[in-house]
Amino acid sequence: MRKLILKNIDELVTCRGYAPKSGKDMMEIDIIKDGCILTCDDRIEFVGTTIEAAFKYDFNIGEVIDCTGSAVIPGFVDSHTHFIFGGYRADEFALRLQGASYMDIMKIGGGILNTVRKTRAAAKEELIALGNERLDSMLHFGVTTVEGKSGYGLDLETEIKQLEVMKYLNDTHMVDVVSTFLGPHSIADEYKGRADEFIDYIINDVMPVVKEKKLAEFADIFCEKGVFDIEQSKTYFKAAGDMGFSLKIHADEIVQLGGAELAAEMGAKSADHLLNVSEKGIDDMAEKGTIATLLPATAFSLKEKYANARHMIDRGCAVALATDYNPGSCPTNSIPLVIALAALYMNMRIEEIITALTINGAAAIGRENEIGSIQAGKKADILILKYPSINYLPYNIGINIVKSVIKNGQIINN
Ligand code: IZC
Ligand code: ZN
Repeated sequence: MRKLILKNIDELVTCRGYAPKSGKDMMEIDIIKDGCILTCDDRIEFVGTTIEAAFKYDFNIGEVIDCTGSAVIPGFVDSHTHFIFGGYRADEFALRLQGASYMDIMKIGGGILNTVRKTRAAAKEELIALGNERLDSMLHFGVTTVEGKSGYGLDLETEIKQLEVMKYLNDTHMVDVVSTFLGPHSIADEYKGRADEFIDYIINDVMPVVKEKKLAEFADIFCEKGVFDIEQSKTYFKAAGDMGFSLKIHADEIVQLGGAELAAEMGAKSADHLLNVSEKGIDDMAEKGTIATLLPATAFSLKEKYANARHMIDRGCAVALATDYNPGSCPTNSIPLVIALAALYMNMRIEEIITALTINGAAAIGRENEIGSIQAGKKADILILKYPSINYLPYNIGINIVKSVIKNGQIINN
């Protein structure tokens, strides 16, 4: 048995809990001063003060890390990304810098369909190599579990290829990967002008194969003006729910369509983006426990207004934060950027930001019993920071202050 002892932790933030935290409870992160953690193999065995631990254990049983001068928090859960893709869209980004909008580019055949062409053309090995690199980078930012979406295939072969790449990475890379099927990400070229038929194709020909091969837990849809409407989203959700998938939705990002209301009505685990969500959508999510996953780096990259996190929390929603890393609307996986934007432009308190990136992120991917907090029995996914308090997280604007990552009880030093 491999034991690890983290002692003399200035601020041990446990985020204790087995459920998403909503409203005022997002402030409850449970800080232990002079904290101590004991891990055994890939699990947490003890959490308390260093004095309590010294009474209970002989510290010679394992490797001891003196965390004097450090705050310690749970590993980050990035619960919304599109990290498996071929090619890049730097030229489109340059067009956006000259004033073109994300939707302008999509209308002329760029955007998601540009990445679809490159992902269809990419060999599996190539996507695995890129995926490895990207997971390494996430781990460096303290991300110990990531959600990844398909949706750059829009055909059976490539959707399966993307999901198989994620499964392989989950099996081989230290970072845990939770997969989401996003067949209805855009209307495939072959189905141009025939969105309903494309949804039927996804439901009848692709989704059952994903299910049979056990390649995804979640099903997601890009519900947006000019992409898929509410009716199509509902049809897709019904079929996905019947097949046993948990549901997610890209909702009310650019235009207010009522995606949040639909998510709450259909019992979706999360509704994501929500820049233009309605008041009713917010109240429905709060009432039904649909997690509001906010993606500030995307709003930043698109020069859009930020989602109204403050109002959502004040109305009782459970908010999660994620990067949305993808080659188009958000070509960054930077957790420090997300923290800075949430603190400075979304008026979230640092405690709420930590909750949103840990236990609420975990809950958004159905892992709240396994990860997202530091407590006995959960996975030993832990971050040691370079500074003694969580106040240094928003203060170090855009700077990674993760000193060491403990993943499955193994230490990785930055
Ligand atoms: O590739 O542009 N919004 N999906 C929905 C994306 C952005 C990813 C992309
Ligand atoms: Zn997305």
